[in-house]
Amino acid sequence: MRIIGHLDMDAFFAAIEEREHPELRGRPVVVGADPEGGHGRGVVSTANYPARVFGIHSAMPISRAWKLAEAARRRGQPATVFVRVSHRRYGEVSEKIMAIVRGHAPVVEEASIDEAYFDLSFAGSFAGAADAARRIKAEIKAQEGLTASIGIGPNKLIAKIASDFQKPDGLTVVTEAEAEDFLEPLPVRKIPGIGPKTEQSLARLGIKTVRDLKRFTPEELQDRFGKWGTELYERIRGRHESPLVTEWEPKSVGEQETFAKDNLDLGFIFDRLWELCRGVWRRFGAEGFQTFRTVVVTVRFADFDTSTRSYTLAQPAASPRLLTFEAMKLLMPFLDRRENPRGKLIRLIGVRVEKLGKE
Ligand code: TTP
Ligand code: MG
Repeated sequence: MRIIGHLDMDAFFAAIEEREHPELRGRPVVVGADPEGGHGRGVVSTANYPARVFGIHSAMPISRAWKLAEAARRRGQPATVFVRVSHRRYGEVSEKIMAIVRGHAPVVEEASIDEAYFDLSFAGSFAGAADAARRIKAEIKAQEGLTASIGIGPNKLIAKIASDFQKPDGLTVVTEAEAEDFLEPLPVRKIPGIGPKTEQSLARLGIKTVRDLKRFTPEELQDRFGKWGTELYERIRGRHESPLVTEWEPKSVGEQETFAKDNLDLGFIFDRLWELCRGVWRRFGAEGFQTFRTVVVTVRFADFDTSTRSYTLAQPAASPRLLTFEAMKLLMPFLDRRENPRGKLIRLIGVRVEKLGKE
């Protein structure tokens, strides 16, 4: 019998900040870009649960989060604390969480910074798997002072949906026999692969829940969605065979920055590029890499027009100077007529290295 677990940390970045800054505890917390009194230009990385009550969520413009927080404060709700993102620290905590999971399950897929799938088939039963999940949660709580939600199911699909079912600090077990009934009442959006666009187009047909969607035959779904329709037909019946992917290696290391003000000031932009390269170099080293071959630069103009240019070296390189030099060469044309004939202002730049090596 196959039994898969999926762990997802609760309000991960915000929970780490609360843990490390006791004065934040119990208050609404938003982790993300500098709100600059409502004029900040980045986005929310995450919000803790009290801040989510105000409608604040990941990927929302930080300026909008600020407005929602202000509106709540004026209604007499507690003031929201805005905290900058510390990727490096979250990465370190993530590694400790993954190590705890590895201590309880032989096969683990690190799916994101705060998510992992793990094979619990060895437990022999769903009850045994639930015990293992309780031990993982308890150890994370004891060692890291953080809460996680875990879902257990007959495959990755069910496990993932189950981990989201009772957040925060949840444990949801769905056996193979229960899987179809578990899915039926859920909104279609809960099925991984159904995004906001598909959700909308289905809503126009009066399809809201998985149960509604099951009215379609495989042929009808295929006509509507192509090959994905066939896969979808299986998924909404709880069937999903994907194996755990354990050989995960980051394919790239990159950073980007949205400027406080759109500009075309060469001195400033080179200065920021230099800082980004330093940050990339630090993380690249921290993740155990020694060499890169490809440098990628991204430029987003004030009108959101975005371009990416890359250069691949003949040989693997191991020098931060070379990284900065190649990144500058890639960026240069965007600062003059070659790639920017109308002199548009720049909103964001990013630097990334790829084709990474460990020797
Ligand atoms: P999630 O697991 O999606 O969110 P979460 O852990 O904050 O909250 P939940 O309790 O609902 O699981 O993402 C994990 C972390 O990844 C999150 O803490 C911050 C980061 N993140 C971003 O930076 N941008 C994003 O758009 C999302 C979705 C997450
Ligand atoms: Mg999470």
